[in-house]
Amino acid sequence: MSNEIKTHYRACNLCEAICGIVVKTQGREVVSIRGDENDPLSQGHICPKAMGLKDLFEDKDRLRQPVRKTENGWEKISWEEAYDTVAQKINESREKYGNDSVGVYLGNPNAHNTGAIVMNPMFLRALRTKNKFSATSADQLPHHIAGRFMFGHFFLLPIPDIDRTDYMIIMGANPMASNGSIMTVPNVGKRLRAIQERGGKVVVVDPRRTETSRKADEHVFVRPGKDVFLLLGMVHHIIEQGWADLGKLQDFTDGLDELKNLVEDFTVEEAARISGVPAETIKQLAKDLSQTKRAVCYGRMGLSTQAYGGLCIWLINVINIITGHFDTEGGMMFTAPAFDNLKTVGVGKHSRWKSRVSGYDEYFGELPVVALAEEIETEGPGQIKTMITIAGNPVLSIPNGKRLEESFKQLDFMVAIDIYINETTSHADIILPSTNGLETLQYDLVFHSFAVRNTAKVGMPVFDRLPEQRHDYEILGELTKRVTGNTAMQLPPLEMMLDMGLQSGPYGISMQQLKNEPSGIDLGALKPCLPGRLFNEEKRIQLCPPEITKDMARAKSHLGKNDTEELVLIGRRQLRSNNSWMHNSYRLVKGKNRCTLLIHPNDAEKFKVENEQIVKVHSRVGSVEIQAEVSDEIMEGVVSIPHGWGHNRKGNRMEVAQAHAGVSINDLTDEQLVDSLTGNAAFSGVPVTVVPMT
Ligand SMILES: Nc1nc2c(c(=O)[nH]1)N[C@H]1C(S)=C(S)[C@@H](COP(=O)(O)OP(=O)(O)OC[C@H]3O[C@@H](n4cnc5c(=O)[nH]c(N)nc54)[C@H](O)[C@@H]3O)O[C@H]1N2
Ligand SMILES: Nc1nc2c(c(=O)[nH]1)N[C@H]1C(S)=C(S)[C@@H](COP(=O)(O)OP(=O)(O)OC[C@H]3O[C@@H](n4cnc5c(=O)[nH]c(N)nc54)[C@H](O)[C@@H]3O)O[C@H]1N2
Ligand code: SF4
Ligand SMILES: [Mo]
Repeated sequence: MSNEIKTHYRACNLCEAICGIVVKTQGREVVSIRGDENDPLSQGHICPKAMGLKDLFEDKDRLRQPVRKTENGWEKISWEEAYDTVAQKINESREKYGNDSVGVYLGNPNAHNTGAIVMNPMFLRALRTKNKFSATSADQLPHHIAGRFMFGHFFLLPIPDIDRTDYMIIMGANPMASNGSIMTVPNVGKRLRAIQERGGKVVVVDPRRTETSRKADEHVFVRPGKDVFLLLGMVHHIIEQGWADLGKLQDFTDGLDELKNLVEDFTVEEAARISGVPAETIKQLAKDLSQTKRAVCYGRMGLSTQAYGGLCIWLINVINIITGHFDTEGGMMFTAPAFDNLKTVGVGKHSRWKSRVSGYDEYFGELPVVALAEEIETEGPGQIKTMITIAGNPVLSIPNGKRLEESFKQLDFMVAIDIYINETTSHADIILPSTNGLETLQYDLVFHSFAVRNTAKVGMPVFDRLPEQRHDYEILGELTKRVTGNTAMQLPPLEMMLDMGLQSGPYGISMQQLKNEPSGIDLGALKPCLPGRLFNEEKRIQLCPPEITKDMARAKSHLGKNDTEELVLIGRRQLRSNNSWMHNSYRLVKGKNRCTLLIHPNDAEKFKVENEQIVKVHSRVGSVEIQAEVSDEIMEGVVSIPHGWGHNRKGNRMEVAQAHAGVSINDLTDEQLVDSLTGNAAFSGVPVTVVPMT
């Protein structure tokens, strides 16, 4: 091996910010990882997780070859044997019980993995199962549903034009910790500061005084799960004051009159009573948003994962549209990605089938994760007997993870395509490990589409895969061949497919051009594109699609009612975590215990809890024991636990993570708390009780 130091340019694939990195290597050693100042999007920014890529590459616990569970523990097997066994088990299940007996769960890293994005659809088509699930319904499904019914495509999602706005409301998002979501925004701190430096203002609406709110000009506490009333109150006020102005959208937007009727009963006073946001604040937010020329209201995870997730995300779009902040500079805009994946996937079919046990609607080929455990547990035709997880850790990620974990024991067979033996994959019979991060070819097919600026960038593998390793797209391809029996099938080379997509895209860029400019190419600021970009046949924005507004009756039935919960639970993200799977990096977990229960001093007094004391938190579905952290950064009546922890489960083979185990918030979250409109999990506002341990 050579001692020469080599320099590689690519993007970090861990979160949506896709920061440009410069990786220096010597042989198979990572010497350094730093931010790429020439990356047109991230301009040198990285976060502490970037160095985690080195730890991931080196991690001794990471699997590099298939393993099979035996009575004597895990045993390495060859790829041929692994593929053959898995395909045979899948096909046996299909023959014996039908196609739907095979369940699939796709996790978040798929969205960051070029090969998986290209090959997953092919594999899933081959399985022909209705039991397909993914992290989408524990996350952003309401955004896709709003996109589908308002703009005609489930993937057409508006992005805040943060670099040109002068007023930004951030609701239910903490980009200073998450680095942004459905807003690829590396170095968000600098971009927020720039708003202030040009005389603008940032307001954060959140039940917790977050890292982002500390950068903002104003923070507003809102009761978890009650944003829908705040938003309805704002829309009501905007309309009542005569501030609604569609601007240029007037020519191609339907439904303003209907909107007026729908919000009539949602007065500012009632919105204030339910949401806990003072009426004066609601009026001020509505006024500032309406009367600032370049303004935007952004809402994310904290809004989409609540009982009114669908209405919340719809209302975020509505409020930007009716205040003239849509498809305009500094408002919500659409991207024009170099690889236009909207053209390669359909607009999003839905409601073609329902989940067998609870009757949840299918959206875009998937059923909601809240239904996964019951579909495994409940006997009868269509019961899941064989489970496939692909880059997912649902035991830690979906509501009532314990129930799912128990249900796995009932399966005939389970296979995990994953890099670790963790809380989920330890239940598998076979694990097929893929390459990861620095070992992969990367063109970000998803997050360029969600970025605050149009750019394009390709990353070539920093390290060749070892002979015993396989890429996700190879694994998915080989399984597809065997499941369909079409062993002669040629797998399309990834690079060629990317090149074709890029060349036929709006800029006609080639792979070679991107390789010649490894820091990436700048394609400019977001541009107005409506009505041309709309995907519905009428080419008109639907302000009040019936598929969404049908849920207004539920919101209406809440008017005049009082809530009875004394204490409700929300989550939180931390800069040095990445969902559930980066806790095996010592540099990211070392230091003070981060898996704590945030509780307000008044609640601590009420429930006789001392700072740093271990408390027991109970919900309908279970309980956890956790250290309390008394702090007034959390709203009274609300407690918070970060998600992605809980590595103390039996069978886990991640040494560092186990030594920093924490507990899983999803042993408390409840699969019965769902946004009934979309089927999305409602993580925010789970009723809990807290009891000090003696
Ligand atoms: N209470 C609560 N629950 C939540 C959330 C919350 O805020 N609060 N957030 C939700 C959200 S937004 C999401 S996206 C979900 C995430 O839910 P999941 O996607 O189920 O969970 P992850 O922790 O991302 O797990 C990723 C898995 O992929 C594996 N992996 C990593 N890289 C690769 C790769 O390149 N190839 C393969 N094959 N495997 C890989 C990891 O080992 C791990 O097992 O969790 C949701 N759950
Ligand atoms: N460091 C790190 N970065 C990540 C991830 C990670 O795990 N760690 N995960 C990635 C993933 S998969 C995603 S989807 C994104 C998510 O990125 P974001 O959408 O920014 O998600 P969070 O950081 O969880 O911020 C959600 C905020 O909503 C607040 N909140 C909770 N309930 C409510 C409510 O009812 N109303 C309102 N108004 N606010 C509420 C919480 O207090 C929190 O501040 O982050 C990505 N980036
Ligand atoms: S912000 Fe996200 S993409 Fe950027 S370095 Fe951190 S983890 Fe990687
Ligand atoms: Mo997510």
